[in-house]
Amino acid sequence: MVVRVPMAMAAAVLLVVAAVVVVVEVAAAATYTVGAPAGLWDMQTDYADWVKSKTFHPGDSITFTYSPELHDVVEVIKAGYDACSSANNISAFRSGNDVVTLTAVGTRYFLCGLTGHCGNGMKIRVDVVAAKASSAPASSSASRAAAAGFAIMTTVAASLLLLQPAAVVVS
Ligand SMILES: [Cu+2]
Repeated sequence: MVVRVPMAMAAAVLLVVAAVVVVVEVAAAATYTVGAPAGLWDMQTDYADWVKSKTFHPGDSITFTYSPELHDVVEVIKAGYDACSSANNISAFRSGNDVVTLTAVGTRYFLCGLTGHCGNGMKIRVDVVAAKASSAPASSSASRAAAAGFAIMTTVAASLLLLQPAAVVVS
């Protein structure tokens, strides 16, 4: 008796790989909890240090998590950020779990409006940059992920084909 890899199984494996590729592409829009994992929206976190390890793209979002009795979030322009002033603010949030979508390329400024908190470092500058590098428009992270997924799919298909001649013979 000859045992072969059923075509249905091969098709199922390809479908799973294709689904993984789709998930990777959707995951390109990231959500960041401000200050996490070491901190949150508080008076201890060094936000200049926190943003250093991240690259924000349009479509990403940031979440400010804090106790509303202790802090708030005010979006300001650069002058307000530099002076720690929430006068003439763009918007204000105080739910304790405020999600801000970074819709476009540019710099966003946020601070805590409670007296003295911004002066103690509770302010953050977020630079939002284009997802595609201007020098290499074809190599966005999404297209790289798709290319990697295609490579995996091709490898899986090839190994399934190789399994066919090596079908196990059971007496
Ligand atoms: Cu505060």
